[in-house]
Parts: sequence; structure tokens; C-alpha cells
Amino acid sequence: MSKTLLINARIATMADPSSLGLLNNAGLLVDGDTIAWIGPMADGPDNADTQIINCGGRLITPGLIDCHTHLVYGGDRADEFEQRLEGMTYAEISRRGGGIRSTVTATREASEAELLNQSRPRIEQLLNEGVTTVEIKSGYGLDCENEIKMLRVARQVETEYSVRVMKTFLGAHALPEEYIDRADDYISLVCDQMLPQAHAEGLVDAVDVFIESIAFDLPQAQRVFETANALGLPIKAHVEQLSDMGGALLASEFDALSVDHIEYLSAEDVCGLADKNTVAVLLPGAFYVLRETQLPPIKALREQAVPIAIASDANPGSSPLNSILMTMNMACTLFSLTPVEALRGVTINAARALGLESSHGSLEPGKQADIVIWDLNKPSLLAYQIGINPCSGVMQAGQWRKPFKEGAV
Ligand code: DI6
Ligand code: FE
Repeated sequence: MSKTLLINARIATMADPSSLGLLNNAGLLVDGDTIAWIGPMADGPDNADTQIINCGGRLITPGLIDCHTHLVYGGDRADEFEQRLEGMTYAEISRRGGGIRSTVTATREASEAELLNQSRPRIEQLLNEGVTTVEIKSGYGLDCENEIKMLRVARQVETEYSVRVMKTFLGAHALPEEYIDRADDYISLVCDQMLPQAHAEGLVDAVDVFIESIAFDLPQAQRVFETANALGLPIKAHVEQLSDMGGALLASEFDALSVDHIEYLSAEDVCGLADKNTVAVLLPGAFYVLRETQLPPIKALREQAVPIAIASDANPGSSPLNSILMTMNMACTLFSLTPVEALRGVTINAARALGLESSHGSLEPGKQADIVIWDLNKPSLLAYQIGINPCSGVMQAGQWRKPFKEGAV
């Protein structure tokens, strides 16, 4: 029997442009890997040949989407955490050769199997919280062999856990030690060899660049974007995280799927994003861990109706955060997002940030059946509670990953 009818649920469809698209006392029919019907129970479809599951009034949302992570990496950076507590900044640690580069050393030393093993607890935590799509970036290999190794591990995560993994090439994340004072030569390696080779192996869904004083400048980023364009790959960018370099505007000129971090993005530049459909991805974990005080331009983003997504940025340095629910809480508490905005930020807008909005991110007939049943009756509880995981059932592409057990709320 390939049809499943979920009944007696509160469904946050996320199919409305500004709200949760909430349906009370509703049902949802899954046929194969697709949503076949959704609506008020009174209009429910014929039940023949269908397994019926009573959700007992529980909340249903689309599968959650973590649209920005670096969760495949070697080692840890707990020492750096201590240095920052003693007063050193993230940028200082980076300029002294620590930061991203120290993770590059550990990642280069690790085999594919070791990287996969180290990544397991991180991906498993996200999956336990109802994540059905996760983006994973390279960026700690910084040479052909090791960037490709990271992306292969991301692909293994996808096959082994049956989660959708979007793989982003971030070869231009930091300058590797062997290229010090030769950043342009490194960008040539990225454009002429690393990216084309990774793409030829089918390992690249999008291309990202870190535009920052401690990373790459606008002309260098532009070369990477032009290469991505020529290969037909969409782009994303880490921009205005520590300073305003004008990276968001450059990325949006290349029709970026998203610009990420953006604490230092000016309100004027937000207008430039607005006509481009570029998603603003906010990363409250990095803001929190680095004890940043500059807030992203939330008011301007709202006024210009720029779609806002939020993500964990799971990485060993600026955001050792592996919880999408905690990310939602942080986005509300630190950035004053509403719980509705936070949920949109990990569903439909996160799907947009990955170019997946036609098939993912909302519950609508024809979309993929990625569905979470929560042991909650109110959507705002998802962002409000801290340290509780109310996820009680997860369906990925119509298959139960975490089977739901019927019972009263
Ligand atoms: N900005 C970040 O916050 C992450 N990458 C980036 O470009 C941090 C990566 C790290 O510190 O390892
Ligand atoms: Fe990041």
C-alpha cells in the first residue's frame, strides 16, 4: 500500500506568501513520494487502499531545511573558543594562521571514512529534529583532492541517511598556507581546476565564496562567480559578516540564490537585493558565538520583502551549533524574528535559498512528501522552547524515517 492519509492534524502548509498557511482539523494524503492532497478533513479523499494515521491534533510542518552548514570537517576548535574567551577576536586568530586554516590541516589529515564518522553526530542531531534537507559546503580542503574528498563525504551522508544533501563548493573559503601572498594564483586554481573537477564528478549543486578582509575580495569573488556561471551553476556567498565589503550586491548581480550572514549589510544595499529574488540567510549561531553586536538589517529586509531564511552554519569555528530548533530560537531571541518568520526561514525560504522551492519547503499537492509530525499543537512552541525535541514522526519522500506512533496529545 503506497498511500498514507494523515488525519486530524494542524497543518502549517507554508503555502501562503506571508503566514504559516495554517489548516486546522486537516488531512494530508501521500501517494508514493508525493503529496497528493491536503485540505480540511470534511473534504477528505476516498480512503480505499490507504493507510490512515490519526495525528491526534498534532502539528504538521514541512520537513525542515538547514540551508547553510559546514558540517563535514575534521577535528575541533575548542582551543580557539578558549582564546576568544580570553579576548582574542575571530579575525585575529585567523590572521595568526588559526581559524579556518587549522580545520584545513585536520580535514586534510582525515580519510573519507574518518570525516564521515566525525560528521555522524552532527547530521544525526539535525535529522532527529526533523531536518529532511541539508546543505553541506566544502571549504576545509582548499586543494583539488581534499575539496573533492569533502564533497564525496557529503554525498555519502546523502546515501547513507536518505536525507537530501545539497552540495556547495566553497573552495574560496580561505587562502591555504601554501598560497600566502598569492591569492590570485589560488583563485586561478579554484577556477581552472578545483571547481571544474568537482563539477565533473557531479559533486556541485552551487558555488559559494567568502568575501571578507580575511578571505577574498570582490574581483577575486567575481572570477569564481563567472566560472560558476560558465558551468551553469548557481551561486551563493558569505558576505558582510565582519565588515561591509559590498559582497551582497556583487553576488546579487550574478543572481545569487542567497547572501549569507549580512550583519554589516547596509539598508541601501538591501534595496539592491530586493529585485533579484536573492534570499537573505541569517546565521544567528555565528552571531552568538562570536558575540557580535552588529545586527543584520532586519527592518530593511522586511520593508523590501526580501525572503529571510535562517540556518545553523554548523562549523567548528564560528558556529559549533548542530540544532535547527536552537537556531530558530536564536533567530527570534537575537534578531527579533517572529516565530512565523523563523519557521518560514527553515522551510519555504530555506528551500528558495537552495533553488528547491518548486518541489520542497511547503506542503502542497505535487510537492515531495517531506513531512514532520510534532508533539505540539501550536507552531510558535517550535521556536520558543529550548532543549526539548518534540519531533515525533518524520517522513522523507513518502517513506517514514522516524515512524509516527499514534496516541493522544
Ligand atoms: N564564515 C563563517 O562563519 C564560517 N565560514 C565563513 O566564511 C566559519 C568557518 C570557520 O571558522 O571554520
Ligand atoms: Fe558559513
